[in-house]
Formats: sequence, C-alpha cells, structure tokens
Amino acid sequence: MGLSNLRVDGARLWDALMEMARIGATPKGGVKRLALTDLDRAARDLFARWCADAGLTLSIDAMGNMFARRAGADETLAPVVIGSHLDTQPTGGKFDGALGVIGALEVARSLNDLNIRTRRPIEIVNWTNEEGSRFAPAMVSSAVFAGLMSLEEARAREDFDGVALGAELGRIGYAGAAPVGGRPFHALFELHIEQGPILEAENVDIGIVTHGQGMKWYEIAFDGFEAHAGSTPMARRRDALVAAARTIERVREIALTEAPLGVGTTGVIAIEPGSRNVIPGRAFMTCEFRHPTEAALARMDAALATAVAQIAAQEKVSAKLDHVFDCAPTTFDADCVAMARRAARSLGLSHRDIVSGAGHDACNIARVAPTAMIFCPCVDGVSHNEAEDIKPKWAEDGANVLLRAALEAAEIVA
Ligand code: HGY
Ligand code: MN
Ligand code: MN
Repeated sequence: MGLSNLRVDGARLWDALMEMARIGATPKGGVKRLALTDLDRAARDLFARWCADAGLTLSIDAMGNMFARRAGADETLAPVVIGSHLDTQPTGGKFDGALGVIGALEVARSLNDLNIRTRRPIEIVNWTNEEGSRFAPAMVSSAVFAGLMSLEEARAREDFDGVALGAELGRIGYAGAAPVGGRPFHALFELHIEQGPILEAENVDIGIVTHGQGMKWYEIAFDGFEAHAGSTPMARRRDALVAAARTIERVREIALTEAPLGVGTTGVIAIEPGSRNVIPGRAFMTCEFRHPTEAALARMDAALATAVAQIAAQEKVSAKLDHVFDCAPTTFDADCVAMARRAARSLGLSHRDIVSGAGHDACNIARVAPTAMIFCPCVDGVSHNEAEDIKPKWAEDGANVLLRAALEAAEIVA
C-alpha cells in the first residue's frame, strides 16, 4: 500500500462538518449545543447514523460516551482510539470538538474506501460534556473513564437549574449499559483546533502537542446583607457584590504575577436580589487559573485563598471558596507524539511542537493510555466564540495526519 494515497476525502469531511454545525447553529455563525440538551441528542443521533452507514459498531457507556468500532484483524487486541467531543460552549464555534469527532469518522470512511484492514480495531469516541459549561467540571466523562472521578459523583453534577447530569443522560436516551473505563486503549489520538494564534501566525500546518497546561477551577459564594441603597451609610454596608468585584480584580492580578504563561479568568457572576436600589446580599462567581507547571498553579491557588479571606474580612461578608476541578499539567506519550510527527512529515506538512492552552479529554486519557494530540490552525486563534473558523485545507491536513498516525498505531495488514 503506497503511502501517497493514504489520504482522506477533504470535501466529504468539510460537508460533514458543515452538516453537524447546523445542529445548534446560531445567527452569528456559531454553534450552541450544550451537553445533554436536545441539540446534543440530535448531534449524537446524526453521528450514530453516520457510524452505522460506515459499518461501525456503536457502544455507549454509563456516561454516554459513544465508541464506534471498526473491527481489526485481531479483535482481541486493544483498540486505537480517535475522537473528541460534540458538545459546545453557549457561544461556541463549528470546530471545537466536532473537528476531532468528524475527522475521526472521515478516517474510518477513508479506510473503507481504501479497503484497508488494520491489525488492531480502531474506535471513534465522542466524549460526553467535555466543555464543562452546563455541567462542571470540564472533561468529566474522560475523567470517569480514567478513574479520576467516580461515576456517581459525575452523574450527580448539576447545572445552574439544579438538573443532574445523570438524569439528563437518561432523558436524551444516552445512558448506556457499558461500564465506563476499565478497558485498555493501545493508543489515543485527538485532532483539535489549536484555539490559539501560534500556528496561523507562524504559517505552520500542524501542531504536534507535547504537553497540556494544568488548570484549577473554583466557585466562590459571598454572603453579605441586603439593605437599602439610599439609607444605609457606607460604613455599615456588607456588600457581597463589592467583595466579588474586588476578587475578580485579584484573579487577574494573581494571573499576571505568573506572567507570561499564567492565565486567570472569571467566567460567571450572579448576584441576589439584583435590584438597582438594594445592596446585593449574595454574590456567586466562578474563576479559574491555568499554567504549565504545578508550582505556579499552587502559588495561584494559595494567593486566591489569601485574597478571598482578606477581602471577605474587609468587606464584612462571609465567603465560601470551593475548589471544584483540578487537571494536572499533562505530558503526552513520546511514542504517540513521534507517530504524529512522522505522519505530518510523510505528508510534507510543516509542523512544530506546541503546548495546549486548552484542556481536552486527551489530557485525562493520557494518565491511563499512550496519548497524543494533533492541532490544526484556527483563524486569529479565536475559539469559544461564534466567529471560530478554520480553512478547509487545515481540516483536511489535520485529518490526514490523524489517519496516518492511527494507521501506524493500528498496523495495516491488508
Ligand atoms: O476549558 C477548556 O479548556 C476546554 O474547552 N473544556
Ligand atoms: Mn474542545
Ligand atoms: Mn472548548
């Protein structure tokens, strides 16, 4: 089998991406397909239909993770797994996650076209709730698969309306029977957009992801005292929103103390009662820190705890700081990284090593199986924004690298 024709069908890949992007399409050209909503169900149903058409055997586990299997010559061997996630952010794009799932489907379709048999089975995976937007934390289903979180704890996670993840899985019909994890992967490769500006700025075709930065997520509830905005002297106020506002500023300052790699974000803020002439009695916020090293993450964690305690005392409010998620920095498997590099080189694609700023399911799976990631550029590095965009060639290049890396790991037998 000559290497030269080991390529995907770029037009078919792009058509499938555009068809999937219609599920949850937003007026600004993005996608809103929150985990375990009816739109997620529709995306899953479409993916399942495409997998059946490609002759793949679908299994669904108790976290709703979908595994579509292409049989290998030796079915006793552990599979090579390729895939990503189909859920999106509320103002998400067409490609974050979907490129990895649809790109993996295109690999299977191309192997069928090329009539290639592999020694090892190949499985395409769609991980449930990667984004962690509706149900925190992020990457929760690959965390259960990797033994980093219990199934019970994950299924009990609730959205801001108090709806449990497990209940929603059942409601959309994707609470599978298969156990979550407890089975080996020979290797896992995840194709993903970079979600940053480096590859496009350097005009590089492919990112070979060697590491993923770590992250810590928090929830903070401030309790002050609701009072009249007009008749309460400033010195007698216990203003929960002022405490939250000062903390939001400190989150940014803490991240900047770990420049240039440290990042910190406040994503959610909610207050009660939310009346223009009542001093807010309650404020709820989320925040997160990320950095490639554990030491910096630990410093940011300690600085946040100190800041929250100081601000609460000064503003005479109580504060409850919960650490809801921890993802340690990830080092991807050297052999899988080398396979991705060889695949890019065999295609004549420019490539460079890169560290992932975003978290991915591959970061969890890397703790239990040889894992690597393949990045393609994205326009202006924009993601988690409806303007997220890539060029069709970038998708095709990424899927071709995924095809060849997966084939090296799964071994062609005919
Ligand atoms: O948060 C992340 O990095 C990913 O998008 N879930
Ligand atoms: Mn993603
Ligand atoms: Mn994302």
